[in-house]
Amino acid sequence: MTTDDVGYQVLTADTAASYVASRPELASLIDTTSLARVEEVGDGNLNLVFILTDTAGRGVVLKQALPYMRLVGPDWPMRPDRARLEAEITSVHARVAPGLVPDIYGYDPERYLIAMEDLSDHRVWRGALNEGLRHDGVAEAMGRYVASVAFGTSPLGMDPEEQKRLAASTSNGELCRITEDLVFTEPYVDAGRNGVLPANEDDAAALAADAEMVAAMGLAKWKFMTEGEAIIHGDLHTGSVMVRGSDPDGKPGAQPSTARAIDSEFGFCGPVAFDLGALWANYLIAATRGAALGDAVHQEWCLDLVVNTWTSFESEIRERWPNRVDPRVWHDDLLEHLVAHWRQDAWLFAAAKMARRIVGLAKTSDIETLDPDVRALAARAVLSTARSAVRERIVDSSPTALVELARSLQPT
Ligand code: SR1
Ligand code: MG
Repeated sequence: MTTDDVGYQVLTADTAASYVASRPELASLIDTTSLARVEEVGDGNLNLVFILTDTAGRGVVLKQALPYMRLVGPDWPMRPDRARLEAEITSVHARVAPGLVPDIYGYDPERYLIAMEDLSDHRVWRGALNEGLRHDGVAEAMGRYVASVAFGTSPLGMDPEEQKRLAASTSNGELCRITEDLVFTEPYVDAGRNGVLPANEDDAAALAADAEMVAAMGLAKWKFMTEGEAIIHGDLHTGSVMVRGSDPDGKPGAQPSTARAIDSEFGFCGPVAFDLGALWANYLIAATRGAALGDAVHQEWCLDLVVNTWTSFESEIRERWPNRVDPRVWHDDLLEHLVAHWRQDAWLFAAAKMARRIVGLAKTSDIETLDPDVRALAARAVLSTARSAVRERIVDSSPTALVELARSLQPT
């Protein structure tokens, strides 16, 4: 793919440095005449990502949107303007949740390109989890992040007119539609993009035939499409979290880790519980991998993340509550209502996210890199957890109940 094909300059590892040197707002960030590394490292589904570091150790990341889905190719066109949304949402999140997202250095609307903080001293959390590594404190940091965004970008914490302007400027129908289709519909109505191991075909068929599950996913989709509460991240799986431990191995005994939420291009004014559910689903998938590998200690550590994120989310919301915009009518009973509503809906969204990662397009390396015999058992366990969760959330929506449910269905 060349610049001519798409109508704007598409960077390569050969042109990234001269691009930085040509941009006054970026040129002072690194010494482009003395570079140690220029590499395209994008491993996500959508974009190009370049890391440039100089010999003094300073770095910058360039993230460029392609006019199509990288995972699929030009057959799935997409508007590259999504990069503007990511730059804007990340900047807003940086204001309300400082230290929990990368710094944005600039946005180039002609090339659909974001320049941002180099996080090469961090790694993608999913990869660390897959290796059985522990980064204590990350789940709590993500709970604080979701709560800070929930409060700080909703009418709870913003002037109502300003909040509506922000909701409008971050409106993102194209990417929302991907989630609406891939997460809520296609696992149940195959559009030709689903796929499972032969050993899981009956499990996928049973999922699609589960009327209660399908009805719950219909409700979840409706909520996703209509509950505009805050400018959420929109794709907060463990591959969207970068982690760094002061012990590089992240082994027990390490100092508290640091964490950043990246890749908020799917963000929009949506339901707060969607981000919580995404985290929970991916923690449970990581726990299932641990169980499939016979690593009960790691399995239990991953299961605990569900409670850790929730506890931190809830306490951050409660801490911010006294600062709500309209305490005249938003009394403490509303706080209790919101907390209960977010907790129960997080179950629903977690179920949706678990099922889509097993049956639909864009699976997770946690499960996909297992040997096929244990992979089938792990996939079945994740689907069983999703199907049970939509039922159990009505009975007991505490996060500990979700952990107990998931533990009871782990592969053995
Ligand atoms: C084809 S895009 C697939 C997925 O990648 C992103 O990470 C989102 O989760 C999206 O659903
Ligand atoms: Mg992503």
